[in-house]
Amino acid sequence: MFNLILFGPPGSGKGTQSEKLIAKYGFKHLSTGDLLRHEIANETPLGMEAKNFMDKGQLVPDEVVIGMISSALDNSADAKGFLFDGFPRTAAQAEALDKLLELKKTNIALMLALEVTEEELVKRLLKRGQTSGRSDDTNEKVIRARITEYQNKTTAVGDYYKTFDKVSIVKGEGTVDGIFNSLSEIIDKRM
Ligand code: B4P
Repeated sequence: MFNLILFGPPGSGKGTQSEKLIAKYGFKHLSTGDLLRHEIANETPLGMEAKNFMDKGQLVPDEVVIGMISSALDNSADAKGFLFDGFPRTAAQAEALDKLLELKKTNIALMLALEVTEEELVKRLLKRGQTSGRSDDTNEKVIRARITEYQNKTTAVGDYYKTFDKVSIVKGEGTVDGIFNSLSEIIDKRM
């Protein structure tokens, strides 16, 4: 099993690049953002709880997200590898993920970290907000709150995997295909 994390601030292109990577390598895609939006669309109690946080640009509580990932892993026992997109986002989520993978006698092989400047992130998310219908993309204050959450709670996750020498940093600005080629080269070397 080859498991990787696609890491980066909101709007850095994790969702965009994940689609291309799963098409090329056949990973099972696990996006906590997508899973949460699915719960919201179905108006489940979990979705209603998550929406309160997401609309303010805050992270959803760890136990909610970890429970969701745990079920998703159990439902895909035959996957040849997982691509984690937008997860883990806190140190507690990273530790929980390591434990869940250990139970499956596997681990994280690689973290690909996309780097994008704050102004570019804001520009991209406001642009997506014009068409996506995502309530967290339409208000600049909420977008900046998401970036602050990232700086305060999520950058530590990158530091955690750096201690195991698992992180490769990739410039997330440029064409989508150019960035995809850089990501693919790193994966091919590590696989
Ligand atoms: P997510 O759904 O994970 O998404 P994201 O951070 O908004 O963006 P992503 O990086 O995937 O951007 P994308 O490719 O779409 O999170 C949403 C919310 O869910 C969080 O704020 C949080 O509340 C909650 N949540 C999710 N996971 C959680 C967790 N583990 N713990 C707690 N809470 C959690 O790209 C953005 C835009 O840029 C797109 O419009 C795209 O077209 C454009 N773009 C991409 N690449 C480009 C390029 N190279 N050049 C120009 N534009 C580009």
